[in-house]
Amino acid sequence: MAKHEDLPIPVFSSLEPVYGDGSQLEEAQLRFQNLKSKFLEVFHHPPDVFARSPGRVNLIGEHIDYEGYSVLPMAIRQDTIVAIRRQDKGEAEKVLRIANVNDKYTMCTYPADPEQEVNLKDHKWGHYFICGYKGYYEYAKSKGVDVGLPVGLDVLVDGTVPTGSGLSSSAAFVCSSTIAIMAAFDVNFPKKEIAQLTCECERHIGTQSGGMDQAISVMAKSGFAELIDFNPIRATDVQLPAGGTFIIAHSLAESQKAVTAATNYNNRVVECRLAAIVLAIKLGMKPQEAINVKTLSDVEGLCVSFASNHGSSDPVLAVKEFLKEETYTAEEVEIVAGEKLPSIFGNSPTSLDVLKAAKHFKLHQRASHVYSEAKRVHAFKDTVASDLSEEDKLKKLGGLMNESHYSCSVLYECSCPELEELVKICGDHGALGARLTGAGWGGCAVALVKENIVPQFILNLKEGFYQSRIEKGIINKNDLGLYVFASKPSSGAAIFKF
Ligand code: NG1
Ligand code: MG
Repeated sequence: MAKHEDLPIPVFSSLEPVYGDGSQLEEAQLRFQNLKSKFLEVFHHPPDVFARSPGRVNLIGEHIDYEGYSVLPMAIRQDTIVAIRRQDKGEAEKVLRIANVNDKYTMCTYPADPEQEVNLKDHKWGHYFICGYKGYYEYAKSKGVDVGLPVGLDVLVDGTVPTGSGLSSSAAFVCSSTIAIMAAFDVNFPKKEIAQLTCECERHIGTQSGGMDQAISVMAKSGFAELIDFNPIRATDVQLPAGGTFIIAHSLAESQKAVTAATNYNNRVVECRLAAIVLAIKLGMKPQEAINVKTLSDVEGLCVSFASNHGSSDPVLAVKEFLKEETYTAEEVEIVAGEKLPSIFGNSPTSLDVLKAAKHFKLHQRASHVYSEAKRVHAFKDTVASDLSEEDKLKKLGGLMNESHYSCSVLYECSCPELEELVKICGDHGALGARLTGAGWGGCAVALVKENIVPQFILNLKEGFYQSRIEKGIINKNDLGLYVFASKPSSGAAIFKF
């Protein structure tokens, strides 16, 4: 039997296989009807085809995908649907017209040119579609697909994944865009290749992301979380223990990752690379070779030599021994590496932006987080598969989530006051574990809660966290369900042809 990740994106002629047959189906029917009628209204033609891809919540394994380590997310029901139509050859302009059902997002127009650069200095919501557009052409060319001359595309987007919330609205948008474009051109590829190509093409937006979000959005299966491995991308089903529910709660601090990349997300990617280089040299690699090391996972193998003197090949111990806790200046790293930093990162403009913005680098803390978090992901997966009672499993998983949060907060410094408050309230009200999820610096927390206390738990969060925000007018009482909800593992990307 073909492996799940080797299969192409499923094509459906009805909504049930994705949206089931309950209230979610009714909601989806409305969304598709609305998409069709709005499409006609805006573009005066019906769409050819639809694609959808979900957001995700990461259960454990934060900020380690770009370091080559496995992560453990699950897809959520909130998704992005893209309706698309190829303009007729005779139509005058060859443009990409990207509209949204939400009036907040005004129509973006781009040339139908796959070589165009994404303008990072002028961030627009439609840029995410262009990521997928460029990605499709880059990939199709590499596969020898005859892409022909570029044609214009009409596109209408409907997204329900809250933006800037750490639930990966960006990947839901990039993946659904890429898959819609493929479907409009009548091609389909294996899921693992689409996961890889969407991961690479989302980087056109200027963040040096790992591949977690796209991988889970493309490869998710209803009812399962997935252990995602990289190089190559693979997904292994993880059946979560019964009796536990994951609650997603928004801190109401929005994280604008594409805008703050140089000081937040990309900064951490650069710090990890510097930590990897310094550690590799301390573990015996020649500096000329070490400056080509890309990730902390590349260095782990060197710890085996360290084991002969120290009795352990644990990279966390190697970090303790070889990376100082005080911050490093650029000059200090340059002395160890024997090379100027701008020359090490010369081919990456977004890394050069980081170097310009950073005063110093925290190598010990970032590497400690990455290596310990990588271990927690495996401990999580092993706990799920163990023969512990369901009750003990849940307790242990919650403990790992708490440790993960502490590490994100203290060592990786990707939390924020609102997330700290929310995670604490979750713990105080009986969560077995709670942590920030996604990139952090705002966005959501995820809490593991016993099923039988879910309604009371949500009520407590409303009182303890949201009520004061409602009173201050930050959110509307009626919208509360958008900010705090229980989530079950949902299915991955799909194409709809009716
Ligand atoms: P979010 O929270 O969706 O922006 C980001 C990265 C992931 C991963 C997490 C941190 C993108 C598209 N996604 O997710 O690859 O590194 O942060 O674990 O940049
Ligand atoms: Mg994102």
